[in-house]
Amino acid sequence: MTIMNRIGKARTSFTGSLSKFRSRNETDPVIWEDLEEALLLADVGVATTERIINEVRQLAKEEKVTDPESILEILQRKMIESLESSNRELNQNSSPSIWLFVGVNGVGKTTTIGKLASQRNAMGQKIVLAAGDTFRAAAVEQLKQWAELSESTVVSGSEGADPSSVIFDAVEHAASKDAEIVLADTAGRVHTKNNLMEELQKIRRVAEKGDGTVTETLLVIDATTGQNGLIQARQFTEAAQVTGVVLTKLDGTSRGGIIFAIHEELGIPVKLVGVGEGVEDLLPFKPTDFVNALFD
Ligand SMILES: Nc1nc2c(ncn2[C@@H]2O[C@H](COP(=O)(O)OP(=O)(O)OP(=O)(O)O)[C@@H](O)[C@H]2O)c(=O)[nH]1
Ligand SMILES: [Mg+2]
Repeated sequence: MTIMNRIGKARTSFTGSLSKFRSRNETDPVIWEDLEEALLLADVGVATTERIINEVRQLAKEEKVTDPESILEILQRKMIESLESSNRELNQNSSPSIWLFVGVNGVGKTTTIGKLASQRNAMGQKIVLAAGDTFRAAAVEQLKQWAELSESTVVSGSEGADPSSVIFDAVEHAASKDAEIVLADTAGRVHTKNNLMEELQKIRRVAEKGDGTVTETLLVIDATTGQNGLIQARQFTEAAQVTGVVLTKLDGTSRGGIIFAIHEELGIPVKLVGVGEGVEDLLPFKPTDFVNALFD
């Protein structure tokens, strides 16, 4: 499966908003406004849109290009370029490696963990799931179902238990079984609640008290939340040492451009994208495929 056939809505809305631009006469100066509008509508964000448009204008001038289709080719190139140079590998340099999943409520943390556990298990890796969302009993149940599907073990505590200690136990368990990775779920939290954000720091500290190391803190963002995702990202990066973003629900009504804003304004690489609810629907993020899919 490729990203091409999964981000249909993002693509149709982007190509739809480019149609005005395409229909312009090449000498019409408002074409730049059309292009700007298309990027803003795609959720690229003001600052990033401005930079990209300026670069495209500059290049078009240098290359003496004036027709809309050639300008779009330059835009496509620039968009790919602006996502390059990031390391998108999931770091796994110690055993066990702990990957913490954080984010606001309902963005897809638990689902992403489930998908990732299945994929890694299929690669022959031994995975332990830590039920660090001790807030709701249903959260543990949800994780257990994914564990069954992915043939991984879950370590959980009682409802209301300290999430740090559950994750600590999971790391101990992983170490004793020679498991490579601990995928640690956490309860969804609002980025404006200080005590909950501080809890993330404690989770991290306690998680590393045993044999494991936190090698990834993955911020899960729902792509359909648009620019609000950027605000969340900013606050989470301040509280937790976020190493990468998982952008979910790109199959939905999202416009996808938030990837550019996150990358440029926060310098955090998008490492994985969620394109559906099934096990297969988690893909490594590839800038070229993504941008090409938007233009296709
Ligand atoms: N379409 C689509 N749905 C997704 C994707 N990822 C997650 N979901 C759905 O989003 C809903 C919420 O997912 P969860 O994994 O429970 O989210 P969470 O972040 O763990 O939520 P809390 O634990 O309540 O904070 C579920 O119905 C998932 O199936 C995705 O990439 N695409
Ligand atoms: Mg959850």
